[in-house]
Amino acid sequence: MASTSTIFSPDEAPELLSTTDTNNDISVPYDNGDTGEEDDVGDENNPHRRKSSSSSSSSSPSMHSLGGRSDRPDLPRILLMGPRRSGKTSIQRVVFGKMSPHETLFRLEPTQTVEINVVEHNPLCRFQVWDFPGDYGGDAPYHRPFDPITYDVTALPPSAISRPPRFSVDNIHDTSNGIGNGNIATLPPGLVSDSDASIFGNARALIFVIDAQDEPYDHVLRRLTDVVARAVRSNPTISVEVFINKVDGELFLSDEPKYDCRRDIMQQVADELAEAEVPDVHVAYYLTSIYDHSVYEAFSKCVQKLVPTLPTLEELANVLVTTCSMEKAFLFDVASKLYISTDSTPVDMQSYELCSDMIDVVLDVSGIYGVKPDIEGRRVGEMMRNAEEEEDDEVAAYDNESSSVIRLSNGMVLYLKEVGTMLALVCLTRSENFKKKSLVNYNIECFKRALKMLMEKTPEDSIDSSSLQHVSLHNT
Ligand SMILES: Nc1nc2c(ncn2[C@@H]2O[C@H](COP(=O)(O)OP(=O)(O)O)[C@@H](O)[C@H]2O)c(=O)[nH]1
Ligand SMILES: [Mg+2]
Repeated sequence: MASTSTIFSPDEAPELLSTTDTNNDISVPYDNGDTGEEDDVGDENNPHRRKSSSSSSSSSPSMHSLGGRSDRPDLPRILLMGPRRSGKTSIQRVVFGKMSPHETLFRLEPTQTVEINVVEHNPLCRFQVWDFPGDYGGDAPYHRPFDPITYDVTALPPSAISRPPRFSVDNIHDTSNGIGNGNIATLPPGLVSDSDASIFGNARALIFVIDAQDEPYDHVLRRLTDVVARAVRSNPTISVEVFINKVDGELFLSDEPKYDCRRDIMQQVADELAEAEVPDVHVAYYLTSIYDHSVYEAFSKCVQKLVPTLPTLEELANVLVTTCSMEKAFLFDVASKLYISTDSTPVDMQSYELCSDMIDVVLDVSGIYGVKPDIEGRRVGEMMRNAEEEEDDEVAAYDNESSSVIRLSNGMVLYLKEVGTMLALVCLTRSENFKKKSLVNYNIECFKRALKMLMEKTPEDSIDSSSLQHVSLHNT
């Protein structure tokens, strides 16, 4: 088959074994043999590395500070809704703002207005998260779709408030359906307000966060049903995700109470949606906690739904995993540690945690030893200490030569390699399948080229595997 690139199986292309792997294997600038890690953070004297560090910086992930409130109509919109103190703001600060989970206990003020957080790390991880105040659509005196008196309209982007609500309190009928204090009014079924249309109409996903430790759930689930109904009526293609958050602490020491909690919530929501005659809607449920990786895993799955090329990415990962006899391969957004895609074998939390933790190790070690000292001899990582600049540190610590191998005591190997701006491929493989590292590197290079082609396509372009014809991936 005519091809410019081929993925070889490490065991089946012995002619490549003698190839010195100078392009892909980066020299290790320090010896960390004691820990069993080889962090290929690059040659400090390598001018290319210096150049790429600064160029990465210039295209640095631009996460606007929370509350930046700048709508970006070009970015898919994810809505974070749910009752007060269910953990919406914590989730987004922990996942995208690098806040430690414990800090959320004392550093977060109640969200007063809609806060927009733009996440634009690379072509595969770009979206905006709208963090709503807990009141939205529920606890307010009138359960109106959008109440400019209750909510600070100046905080909303013009696109969200361009059309005033068509329904006044008069033409919202009070169902007195027992939610809260009994005077909560909802729209007649089937009607969509202009403001609902502007909030939900342009959104790609609705994440409704529930506090699992705040029983009983009846009130919250009725509100969830109502918000979902309005969202789906305004936008039938919106993805609906429910984060059952705070599944940690004494109440959820084992898995069983978590699964019971999820089952009860799913059942009740399904019943209520059926009762409300909501058109067919698929609701995905996730058990999350900001104190472990579950919230990253859940958010990853939501973000994956925004990636139009996901099936092709998965196929590429499948080919790589098969040809290199790997156990698992994740494509990570380095800045958020969300995984954008993986091969089609099931994800187990332990593998995900290992691979995700590896990113931290690489960034930490590379931040200290891998960044070129400035002219005064201080390391860049030591110079910049405020929150925003820490993000720059991260970008400087990760470039196109970033690579690392960690050998685990159980005979497995974790292998991380840069495959795009702030994108890492993290593979889990058996050590016996990692003997021909140069060949694995060659195959990952093919993966990287295919990925680059995919990312260069505009979202409107239809992507199918035939569009990758000239990067023919075949098993020899
Ligand atoms: N135990 C536990 N507490 C959480 C979790 N997520 C958030 N919290 C706490 O819940 C409180 C309210 O969080 P916040 O993000 O302000 O809620 P919001 O009103 O929905 O934005 C804070 O004290 C957080 O520390 C979680 O996963 N587990
Ligand atoms: Mg909040």
